[in-house]
Amino acid sequence: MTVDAPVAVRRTRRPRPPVVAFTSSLLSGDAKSATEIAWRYLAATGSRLAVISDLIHPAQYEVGELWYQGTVGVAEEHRATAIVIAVAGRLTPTPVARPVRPGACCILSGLTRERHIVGLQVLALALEDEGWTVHQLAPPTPPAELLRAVAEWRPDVVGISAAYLPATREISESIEAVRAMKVPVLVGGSFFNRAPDLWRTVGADAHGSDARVTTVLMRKLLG
Ligand code: B12
Repeated sequence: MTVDAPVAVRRTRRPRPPVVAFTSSLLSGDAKSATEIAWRYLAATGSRLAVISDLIHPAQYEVGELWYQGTVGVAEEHRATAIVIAVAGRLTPTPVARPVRPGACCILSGLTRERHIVGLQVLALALEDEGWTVHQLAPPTPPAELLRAVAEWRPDVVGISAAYLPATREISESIEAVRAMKVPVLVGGSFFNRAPDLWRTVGADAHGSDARVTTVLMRKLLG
């Protein structure tokens, strides 16, 4: 089965103030100011998960919408992404008070045609703060390699990310194969956020719309 690229989501409200300032720093290439805003938010919330879900995620979506509308160019978008990757990598860990059980382990992956990596990277940070051991397979990962890793590493959960999904067959076949090994599969990424029922169509156990929702779902799947 194939799915056409969905049309851009119409923005119904303006992002909240820290997101506006953060987005504007990203778009003007001001890494110093973007870092300061992120660190201030980290200090205020005491949570790397909050910075990821409330700041980084909405800012990158805003950048994506502006690019889609032709308001910003590819160079600005690439520069913004590079800054986001650097900022996220410098956030100090904020382990949660009640981590998941010792040894809880997951694999996060993007499949063959996927090139978007930021969502997986920040999600991995959030899950590490929850106590998960995260094996991140940076996209593009061939499905056969994902399946080999699942068979060898025996994770408690597998997460598959898709922002750009020209066809769903590869993802649904991979999900079926992982679930046949009795490992639950969560899906996420901006493509799934744009097509809210797609996770059921591809046979996943659940869809994590952002890092915060995902941490809750992962705990449920761990049982
Ligand atoms: C940066 C970017 C790029 C960069 C990626 C750089 C990199 N190293 O990652 C580059 C330039 C490579 C790129 C390329 C393309 N891109 Co692009 N890109 C983006 C952009 C602006 C931001 C992505 C991002 O960083 N998001 C921020 C993170 C934090 O959000 P996230 O990925 O959704 O992750 C969060 C959640 O979804 C969730 N999550 C993520 N993964 C997972 C996994 C699991 C298991 C779970 C549970 C949860 C979960 O948790 C995360 C944290 O909260 C988006 C806009 C957008 N709306 O996402 C477009 C966007 C995704 N790209 C788009 C397009 C069209 C493309 C290209 C086709 C453009 C082109 N013509 O070449 C190519 C496709 C490349 C490919 N084969 O994958 C479209 C996709 C449209 C669609 N099909 O629906 C978007 C939506 C832009 C738009 N508005 O149209 N892109």
